[in-house]
Amino acid sequence: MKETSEKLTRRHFVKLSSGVVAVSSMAFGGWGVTELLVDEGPVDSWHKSACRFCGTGCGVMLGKKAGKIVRVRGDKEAHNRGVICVKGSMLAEVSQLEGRATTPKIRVNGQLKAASWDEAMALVAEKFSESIKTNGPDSVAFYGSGQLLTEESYTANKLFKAGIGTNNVDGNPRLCMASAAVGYAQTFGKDEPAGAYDDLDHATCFFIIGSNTYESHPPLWERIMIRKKSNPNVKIIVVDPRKTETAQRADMYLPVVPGTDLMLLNAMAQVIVAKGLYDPGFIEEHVNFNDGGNTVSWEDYVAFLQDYAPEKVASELGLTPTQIEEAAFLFGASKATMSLWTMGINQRVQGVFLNNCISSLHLITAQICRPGATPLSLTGQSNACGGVRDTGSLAHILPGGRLVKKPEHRREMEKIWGVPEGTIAPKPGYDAVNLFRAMGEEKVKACLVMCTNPAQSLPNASRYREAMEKCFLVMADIFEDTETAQYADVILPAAFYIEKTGVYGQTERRYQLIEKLVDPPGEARSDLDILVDLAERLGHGDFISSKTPKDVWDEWRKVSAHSVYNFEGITYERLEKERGLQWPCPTEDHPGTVRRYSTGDPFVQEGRKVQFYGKPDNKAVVFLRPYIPSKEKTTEAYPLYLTTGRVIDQWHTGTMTDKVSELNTSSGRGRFFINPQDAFEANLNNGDEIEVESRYGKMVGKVEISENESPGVIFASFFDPKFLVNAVVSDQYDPVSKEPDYKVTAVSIKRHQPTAL
Ligand SMILES: Nc1nc2c(c(=O)[nH]1)N[C@H]1C(S)=C(S)[C@@H](COP(=O)(O)OP(=O)(O)OC[C@H]3O[C@@H](n4cnc5c(=O)[nH]c(N)nc54)[C@H](O)[C@@H]3O)O[C@H]1N2
Ligand SMILES: Nc1nc2c(c(=O)[nH]1)N[C@H]1C(S)=C(S)[C@@H](COP(=O)(O)OP(=O)(O)OC[C@H]3O[C@@H](n4cnc5c(=O)[nH]c(N)nc54)[C@H](O)[C@@H]3O)O[C@H]1N2
Ligand code: SF4
Ligand SMILES: [Mo]
Repeated sequence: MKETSEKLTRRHFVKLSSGVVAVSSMAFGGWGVTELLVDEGPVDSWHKSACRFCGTGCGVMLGKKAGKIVRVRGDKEAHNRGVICVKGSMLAEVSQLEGRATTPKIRVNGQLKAASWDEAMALVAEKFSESIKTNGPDSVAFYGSGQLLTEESYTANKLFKAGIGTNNVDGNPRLCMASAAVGYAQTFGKDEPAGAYDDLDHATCFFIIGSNTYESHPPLWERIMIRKKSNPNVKIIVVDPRKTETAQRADMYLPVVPGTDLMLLNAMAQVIVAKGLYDPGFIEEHVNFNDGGNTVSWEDYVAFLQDYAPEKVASELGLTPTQIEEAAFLFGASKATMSLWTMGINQRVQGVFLNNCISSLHLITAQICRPGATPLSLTGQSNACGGVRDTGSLAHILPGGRLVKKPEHRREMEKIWGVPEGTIAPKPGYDAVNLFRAMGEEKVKACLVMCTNPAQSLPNASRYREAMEKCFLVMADIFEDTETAQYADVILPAAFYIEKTGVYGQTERRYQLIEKLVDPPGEARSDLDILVDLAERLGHGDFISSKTPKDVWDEWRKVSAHSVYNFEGITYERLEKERGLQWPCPTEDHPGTVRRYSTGDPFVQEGRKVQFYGKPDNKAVVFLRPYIPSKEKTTEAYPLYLTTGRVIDQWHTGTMTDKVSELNTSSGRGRFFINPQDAFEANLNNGDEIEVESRYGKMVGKVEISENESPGVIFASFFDPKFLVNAVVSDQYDPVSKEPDYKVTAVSIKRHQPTAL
């Protein structure tokens, strides 16, 4: 192994292969290839960490030399068993990128000018205090991120909700996980999944819907491939309007029309019921039925499903009745079915209903709470679960699965935080989209934006860019050349993740420790230090009494013990040694919990195999959820669907990945992917420019013709700031989760005629 690795360095390898090839070779070369990719000579020391990017939460080993991170390899002892993807393999380069923000800046007469921390923070505190005094606490806000450390989100949430007294705490997880969080909470009584990655090794049927696992969670895809290799009878079903890298490798590919797949889920349930593939004993013991208002009977559910019989809905779905029947049979009859989904489901106007319906399929078939049988929503960002969902750092929730609107939950948190009754406002704050709308209406006058780039990532971009101009916007970022920087009144230079300490929590309730390995550049500070400084300047210094990462974590551990999210036993000391721990984990000698709601979970009563203890009667809920067509259905004026998403080599708005030459070379620039038939009809060739128009705006971009797009659907990614696809993306959102629908926008296209000068 050593000899080969010296011949082929990681940089060479990634250069030789495109991002996709690098990962697919890893996928079939097994873990050796990742090892081969890394051995480039000695380092001073190796350190255990986790990748900062996605919710796969890969364990990595970081090699340090002369005060810098110079190497990275997958941690073989971690849950990802040494496998990492092409983005993770570039963490050393990312940690050394040029152009970091190194000093605070204040906008003076339209220009950003360098300032001291004291000047910048004094200005921020003055503007926030002034607004709170004149217009009340709801005139200020925090807009955070699933990439902040848990200690940071927890502190911001506590400061704003129980210090300042506003529930205006939201962030990019609203754009990402809100539908999953609400879906789980409605169905099981509490957020966060029952299952774990371990289930990937046991499933015999994978139902992958609205997830491009191959590109978005590559090591999990590799694990599915390994499972299939070990048992060729394992079946993979993929539901996606685009023939993605994931869909190309499926046993059964269902190319649904964008925005229609709630009908598919109901149709599968109808077949499962009609063919007797359900489990009456499990249903009797563990399931209630509900029509969205009241408990109803099994008979009501069966009657409701009749409208979704395959022959009634297949043509609108773009499928055949036989395909639906086959999918239902594979799902129901398999020994263990695991569903995986991400943004093709969550980012939808019916995102919550879709989440409900996926869980329902598992509940009626008893495909849950057994190894390999589980509905597992894959998380997007490294710390959306641990940092934001668990700590309750969204506008409608409080820590540990509590809800702002429930008086008893507010009282509990007020008691735990030691603040007078009534401190936490009874009204949920603004969710992401409405927060930016409120800026436009000058209801929110000052906002701290931390670790996210809304000017590029929000839908209907021009509307919210205009809104940001009306607000006193403070931005904490590691770079000062982001799109959001154009709208910032103050820029605070932030430390990158390995320049600070804290905990990440990924998809499967696993917490992992990130330790500070290098100093931040210039005067950059950790986001926690920035929040503590703000708290002190706003007069909440005594209340925000935990000021170091470890102190905050210890406080948060103790808070968690007052809920079924209990992880009091997960200390920094344990995390330093172990490869992450999964909660619930109530005591320091508890091993953590792989599968929730079943034997082994400390909250399940002795002798019970399954207990959905999130609900008072210990039963989960199957909801009767009707299909409501999106307002973005195509029309004569807007005859095509635009859908947006990810490519393997880039991370979101590209601030970290687009500066790495290997990654931007393999991704290319932002462009529209279009099916050959649509290209032919519009008389387009590769590289031609088109104007894409929706009800929200228009933009010009190049096209690439691709067999993988379905006729009638064009696709684009959003990493390229010069190709602002969000200028045309709809800002319709799910009425309950308030998560915007980035996946379905009706558009028209025409060849772009550049205007002569
Ligand atoms: N390489 C890379 N990986 C990432 C990220 C990244 O930026 N880059 N970001 C991370 C984050 S934060 C997230 S949220 C995840 C997202 O991970 P994914 O959800 O896997 O990624 P997307 O590409 O946004 O969307 C997934 C798929 O949904 C499909 N889709 C669109 N409309 C519909 C529909 O109506 N029905 C169905 N069934 N499918 C539809 C799209 O065609 C697309 O293939 O990825 C994480 N991992
Ligand atoms: N069209 C379209 N738009 C989408 C989506 C889609 O599918 N389609 N998906 C949505 C989803 S799921 C998501 S999650 C969002 C993501 O949207 P964003 O959160 O806006 O995108 P990122 O590029 O991840 O932004 C992270 C920012 O934090 C900075 N940063 C990195 N590390 C640190 C740190 O430690 N501290 C601080 N203070 N800053 C740091 C980075 O430089 C970057 O500017 O995009 C959403 N937008
Ligand atoms: S899969 Fe996600 S967590 Fe793992 S290395 Fe890639 S980006 Fe990092
Ligand atoms: Mo996301």
